[in-house]
Amino acid sequence: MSVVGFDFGNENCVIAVAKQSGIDVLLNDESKRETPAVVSFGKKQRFMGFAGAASATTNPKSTISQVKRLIGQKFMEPDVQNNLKSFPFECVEGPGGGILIRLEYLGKIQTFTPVQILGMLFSHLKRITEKNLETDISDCVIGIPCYFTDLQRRAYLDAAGIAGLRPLRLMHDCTATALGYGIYKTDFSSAGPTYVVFVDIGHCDTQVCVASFESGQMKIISHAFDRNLGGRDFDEVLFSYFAAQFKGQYNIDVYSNARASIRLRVSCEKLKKVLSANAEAPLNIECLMNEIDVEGFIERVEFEQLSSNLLAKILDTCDKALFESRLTVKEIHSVELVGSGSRIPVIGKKLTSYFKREPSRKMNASECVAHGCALQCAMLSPTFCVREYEVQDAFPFSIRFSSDKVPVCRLSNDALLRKHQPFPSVKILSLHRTRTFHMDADYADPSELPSGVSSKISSFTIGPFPVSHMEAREVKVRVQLNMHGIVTIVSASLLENHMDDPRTRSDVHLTSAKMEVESNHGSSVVPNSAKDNNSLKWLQPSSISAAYGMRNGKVVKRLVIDVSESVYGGMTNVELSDAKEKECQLVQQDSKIEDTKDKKNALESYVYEMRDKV
Ligand code: ATP
Ligand code: K
Ligand code: MG
Repeated sequence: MSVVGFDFGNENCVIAVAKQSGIDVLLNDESKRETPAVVSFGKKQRFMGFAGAASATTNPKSTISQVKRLIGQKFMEPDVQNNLKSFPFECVEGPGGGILIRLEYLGKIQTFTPVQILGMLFSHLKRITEKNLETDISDCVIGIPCYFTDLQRRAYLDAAGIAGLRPLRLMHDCTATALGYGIYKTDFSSAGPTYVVFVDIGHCDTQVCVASFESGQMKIISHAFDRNLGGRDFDEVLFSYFAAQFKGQYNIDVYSNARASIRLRVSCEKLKKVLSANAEAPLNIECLMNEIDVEGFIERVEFEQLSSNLLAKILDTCDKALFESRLTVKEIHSVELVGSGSRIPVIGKKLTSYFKREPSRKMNASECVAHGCALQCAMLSPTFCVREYEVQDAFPFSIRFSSDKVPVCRLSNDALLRKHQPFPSVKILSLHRTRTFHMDADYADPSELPSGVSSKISSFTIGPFPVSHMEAREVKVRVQLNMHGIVTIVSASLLENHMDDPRTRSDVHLTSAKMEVESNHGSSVVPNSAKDNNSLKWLQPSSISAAYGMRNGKVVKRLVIDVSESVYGGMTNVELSDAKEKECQLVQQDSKIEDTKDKKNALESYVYEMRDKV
């Protein structure tokens, strides 16, 4: 069984696999280590990765990039609306306020959800991996931004499902990077934890986390992020600069022409990279618009001045993460700078003055996330033996649970799971109820969320259960923040002291009592429940709906109660299976065209061969 880590970026994707010899980054068909996250709908088939990116200027309306920006979001969210302004393809509002991408393909107008597009790219990455390894794969770990909401995480799982992948974990990008940093290191001081700051600047976002390392374990203490601050924004600085210049110099308005805008953006990104290595750089584009060739030029110093507010925002993000870690700059052992967006030299300079030390660039800036994900996948896979290493992540948002509109926990903001809650974790709530009841999960503090994001997560119906004389019954509800950072109620049960000794009864199948094992990092909310949990010895309720255990020397009966969940804005099972079927059809269409091409080529070479012979 193969063990794979994917870094799915706004611009580039990286695939890493764990082998007995270590972690390898795979090459795609173009022998590159990075694959563009682009799908282009051609006349008769789809093109992905490099082939897709090559169509961006010739087929802009049907070439979809930066789909990660749209995943698990609502059409009317301000961030989405802002992003749509710069996207050349068309998006419309879908059912339930979702997003639909609208384009012409195979002679008719078709719509796709961002999850479907993401699914296409995941299957592309899967095919590259399978081709390389010459075997089928499904288990993987996928990197995600730590600021992803519950809905975005679920959307990733759905997209992975469409592609036939089984993520063992969705892992925060910075956590993956930190894992790769810590697991091989053996020289941590024994005097106390070593604190390291990771700064990841990608194409669209910036993520900062503070991690603490001790031998054999890594903990994320805090993180901060800016969802709208990455290499793309630096491109935009250059874009506006040249757009204004060309307006004056050549009297052309690139904003009014989609193709010219795309071409100028592409040139600006190249120019930005040139400026990373040179003090000045030229920009020349032939026939940009109205058959006019344009020429421009900028010095690095000027670019740095124009970018000053972006640079300040990077430092703000570091400041937030540091503040929340309650550490001072002095206590930080090192600052690791990763993500290709960080290759702009002035970013390093600004971080140096903020952290009073030069950031280290020892990690592979573009591969560290995929590398860490492959490591995590190996750790989770039964087929691999990896050294014991504890990874403890932190969750970025506080989450509240309420039952029939009343919050069930009274932390300062009514949250059940506070911000920076270590996870995966389980909390057990003890409620007294007379009949079927409802619970809602939502984000407790809207100020932690990006603006316009709904605070609703999901709602649950728990019950029915038997009652006598309308007496309130004790119901234990088990809330889990799972490996992916998705919150859910995994089970509910009813407790009842039992006078009969069930071992004398024949209708109950009783085997040796098993202790439930769980990773319960956080303290339990209900004062006694943690203790109860340890003193109770449950049978696994897999095949029977009632189980017996011992509590305080008494026999207690545990009755499993139904829990049904509905997620705000998630995909239904029917929608998911429709999407899978649709993807199969699209794959068949692509391979039909590829086969025809292959046959044509074979026929052509046969004709040439025969002609030579004749
Ligand atoms: P995200 O993390 O936002 O999902 P990503 O992981 O795809 O995106 P990266 O591959 O880390 O992003 O970084 C891509 C960004 O790095 C692009 O904006 C690109 O222009 C920029 N970049 C790449 N090389 C350089 C360079 N030499 N100098 C400056 N910027 C660069
Ligand atoms: K990447
Ligand atoms: Mg990235």
